[in-house]
Order: sequence, then structure tokens, then C-alpha cells
Amino acid sequence: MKKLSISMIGVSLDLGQSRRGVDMGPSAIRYAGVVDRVEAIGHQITDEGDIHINAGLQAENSDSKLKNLKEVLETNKKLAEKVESVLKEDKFPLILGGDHSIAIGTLAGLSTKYKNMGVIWYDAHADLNTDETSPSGNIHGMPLAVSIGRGDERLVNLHRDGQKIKPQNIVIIGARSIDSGERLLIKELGIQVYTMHEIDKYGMTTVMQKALQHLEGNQVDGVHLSLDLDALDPLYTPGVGTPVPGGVSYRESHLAMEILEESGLITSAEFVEVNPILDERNKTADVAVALMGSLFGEKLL
Ligand code: HAR
Ligand code: MN
Ligand code: MN
Ligand code: MN
Repeated sequence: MKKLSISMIGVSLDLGQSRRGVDMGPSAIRYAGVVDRVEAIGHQITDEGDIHINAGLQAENSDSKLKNLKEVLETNKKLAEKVESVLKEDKFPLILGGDHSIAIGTLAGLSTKYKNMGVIWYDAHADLNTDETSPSGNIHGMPLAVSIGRGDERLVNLHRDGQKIKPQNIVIIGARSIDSGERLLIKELGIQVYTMHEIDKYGMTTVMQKALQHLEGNQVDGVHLSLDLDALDPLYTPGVGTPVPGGVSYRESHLAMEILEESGLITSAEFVEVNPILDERNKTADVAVALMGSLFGEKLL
């Protein structure tokens, strides 16, 4: 693999959902040895520290349709700016979450450079809810909808107005918990989704090849990997806020990362939803770092 210059950005936010502790995800991933792991492969990595806002334990004006909107907006604005500046230095952005609402800022920042970007959304969930369809009001269930221009305009117009990615450039992998409003949006827009059914039936190799062929067919100018650790079965990643049984295995996930690495198409990545409070001895952060190893080209021989 070509040697990368990586800028690692932690985002210490847990207000996009209701279980506290995922703001400590970036620390847990650092303690799991991300810097050494990536340097051992031969890449250069700079730790940019964490994006953090002073929210305290209780956020202000929590609205039941969009919980902690103010704090989520503020954090994501800072993140979008940071991602934009990292891209200007020609560095590879690696974002550590934090809850998945941070993808709103990540994608907004990336959209300043990539005008036809592909997104691989590795997740148990589709994250395609809007304030109107969300069963929970948790913004971490909304980032993909927001990024294609659906939902509350304050979120949709973050950093730059309107749509940041095209629905046809999204591929969701590992889904097994999809809400009714999300299902309608997937059908309406023809978003590509490989659920656990397709992974079981065709195997991870075929699924990843089809996903990448689809994006290449759309002539994407970059591919972002957004990896929610709850895509994996809770057996391997228990430290997540919304575990769903019947997930992707540890081996299948490594294989998926290796196929992405071999493709040479990935231009940025984020690893989200690691919650140390819910974890068992930092197991979930360890898995995140191991998967980064494969994504960045670690080889056994
Ligand atoms: N779909 C549900 C909601 O909108 C659950 C969202 C899930 N959580 C995540 N995101 N971890 O992938 O509330
Ligand atoms: Mn805090
Ligand atoms: Mn998610
Ligand atoms: Mn999820």
C-alpha cells in the first residue's frame, strides 16, 4: 500500500444518543494503540487531539424530536472545519467517535473536496431517519438522511447548504435494524443495502466486490468508510450503545477491511460508537484498532 499521511481527529461527543460514555471512545481507541499500530505499517500519523464542547452532563433545551440539537450542531461544525483543513494539507482524515451523529460533520467537511464521493456505511442500522421518522429523537440515527439533504434544515445546511453526498453513492453493509421511515427512504431513493441476509447468502467477499463495483460504476472521486462498531455482532463488540444480535463476525469484518484496502479506493475513514462504559476490558476499542490495521494494509507475511 502507498504510505499515507494520516490526520487523526477524536470527537468526544455522546449527545447524539441517550447512553452516556461514547464521548470517551477516542481515548479508548488511543489506549488500544492506534498510533503504534498504524506507524508499524509504515504510515505517518498525527494525532490532532479531540474536538470537544463544554456541554457538562446535561445538555440545554433538549427537544424530544432532536435531542441535544445545539450541542450536536456545535460539535459537527467544528469537525467539518477540521476535516476541511486536513484535506487542504492533503492528509488522510481518520475520525474517532463519538456517536454516529459526528458523520454529519465528517461528510460536510469531506464534501468540500469530493464532489461525487462514495460512502461505505458499515452498520447494524441505516441511520436514515429524519426528525419526523425517528422513533427516538437521537441524532445518531439520522446522519445519512441529513447528508443526502433530508431532515431538519439546521443539520442539513451545516457547514455548506444542502446535500453533501448523493444517495446513489451510498452502500450500507451489515444492516439488520431498519425503521419503517428508513425503509421507505431506501425504496424511494434506491439506496444500495447489503443486509445480514446478503452477507450470509453470498459471503462478505461478493458483497464487498459488488459494493465497490457499484461505486466505481458511478465514477466516484473518493470513498469514505463510516464504520459503526455495532455492525459487528455484540459478541465481538459489546461496548456499543445500541447492540443488535446477529451481526457481522470479527473475521468477516477483517476480510471486508482487507478488500477495501486492496481496492485502493478509500480516501477517509471514521470509527464510531465505541462506549468504554458498556465495554468489557476495552474489547471494542481493540477490535476498532485491529480493523484499522487491516484497512491500512497490515500484512501477516
Ligand atoms: N434507528 C434507531 C433510531 O433512529 C436506532 C439508531 C441507532 N443507533 C446507532 N446508529 N448506533 O447506527 O433511533
Ligand atoms: Mn464533555
Ligand atoms: Mn450508526
Ligand atoms: Mn449502528
